[in-house]
Parts: sequence; structure tokens; C-alpha cells
Amino acid sequence: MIDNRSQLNSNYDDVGYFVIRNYFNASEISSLRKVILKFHELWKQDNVNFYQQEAFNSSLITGSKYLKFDDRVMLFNFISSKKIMNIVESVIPANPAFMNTQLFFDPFNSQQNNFWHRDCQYDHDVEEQKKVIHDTQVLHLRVPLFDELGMELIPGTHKRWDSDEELDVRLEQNRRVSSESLSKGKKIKLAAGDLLLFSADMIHRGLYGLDRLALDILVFDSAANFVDYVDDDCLPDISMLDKIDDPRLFMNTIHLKSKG
Ligand SMILES: O=C(O)CCC(=O)C(=O)O
Repeated sequence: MIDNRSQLNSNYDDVGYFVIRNYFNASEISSLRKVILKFHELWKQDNVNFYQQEAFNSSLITGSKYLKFDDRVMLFNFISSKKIMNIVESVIPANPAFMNTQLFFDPFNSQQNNFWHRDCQYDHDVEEQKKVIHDTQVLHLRVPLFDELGMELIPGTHKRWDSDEELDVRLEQNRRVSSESLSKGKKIKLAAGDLLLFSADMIHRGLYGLDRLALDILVFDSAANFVDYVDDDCLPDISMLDKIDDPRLFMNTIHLKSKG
């Protein structure tokens, strides 16, 4: 894995993502799927209108609203498992910190379009986005629970600004819409058991279909100022911490939070 780490790091550095095929075995995926499906059913019942009108993801999966102690501990142990930590540390070697989880599914309305974006565009104007993409980035680790069409990414955009075409489409300007195809888009089909890591700030979109359900784990570099994005309820409490084999990912976040 150690040799592999520098290869992964260089792939990430070059293009902003990498995929590891068959990284998780059937039993790992089936235990994860059981807990995630429990969350998803309860979340849908509780958010009927939002789900049926526009939703394509939920978040705060590790929080206390829908899952009980043991299921949350299972998720925390998965998120901070050796397999995940090896991957996270290949890109952020020092003090990676847990941010959140999201669950991506197909919109209820099958006519609803996907959309190209950089995650940072929801917090920053264009001039700030130009700077943000050169600073420390947030990572998404996508764990598909079923085979899915996956994601479409524009390789290299974790480090470079948009072409005119990309900017017009992403920001829906000059009569373009954000669901149009882009010439440099690369589709990454995923199967249950694969792991995709990508930069949240590269240009990307989800590919809807096949009744997908994918868990995204979001992590950030402790050196960057993202702690305000973390909801306390998504972190393990004291009684859970000693049930987590390697709680460093969460401890780093808790430590940042305590510094305010
Ligand atoms: O899968 C999707 O629908 C979008 C995924 C996405 O935008 C993300 O993971 O940041």
C-alpha cells in the first residue's frame, strides 16, 4: 500500500481523481448497505415533499436523527477503517479531518437533470473560486452500494480554471444550461465495491440512473479552514470513541472544533 500511495497521490495530483476497482468485498458492502438503506428509508419518510420534488441527496448520515448507537458506530468504523484511511492519507498525509457524509440517489422525478458544478461555487463568487481551487481541497470518497453510471469529471480542473464553454455551462450563462454535455467530460462508471476519490472543487456531475445509492465521505486537510462546515451531531460522542478502532479522522475534527 505504501508504494501504491505515492502512485495514488500522483494520479490525484495530475487529474484530480482516481478509482480503485473491487476495493471492498461483498461482505463489507452488504453490511454497509444494510445500515445505509435503514437511514435512507427513514429519511425518505421524513422528507416526502423534498424527496419527491427535487432531492438527489441527503446528508448527515452519521448523525443521531435516523440511526441508533450501534449503526452509527458501524459507520464510524467503516469511515475510519484502514482501507479508507490508506486512501485518504495517500492524498492528505498529515491530519486529515472528517467533514460529513452524503448519500446520492436518483431523483424521484426521472426528468430531473443533473448539473455540472464545483462544490466551492455555492460558497464563493467567481473571483474567489479562482483562488479557492488552488488552495487545499475537500475530498469526496464515493462508495457505490449498487452498480451505477457513476460520475462525470473534467480531468485537471482541480487545478485549472474553466474554459469559456465550461464556465458558461456550469454557471448557466450565455444561454447555456448546466446539464449540457462538455467536450472534456470523462464518465467513470462504478460498480458496488469500487471506490472513487475526487476533488470536490473540480468540475463534476453525477450520472443518474440504475436506482443508484452511493455513500460519499467528505474529508478535508486540517490546515484549511473548513471546520464550520461540520455538524457536531455527525461526530462520534465520547461513549462511541472507544468503540472506534482508529478514531484519528474524527479526533482531528473534534480538536479543530475545540479551538473554535
Ligand atoms: O452524484 C451526484 O448527483 C452529484 C455528486 C456531487 O456533486 C458530489 O459528490 O459533490
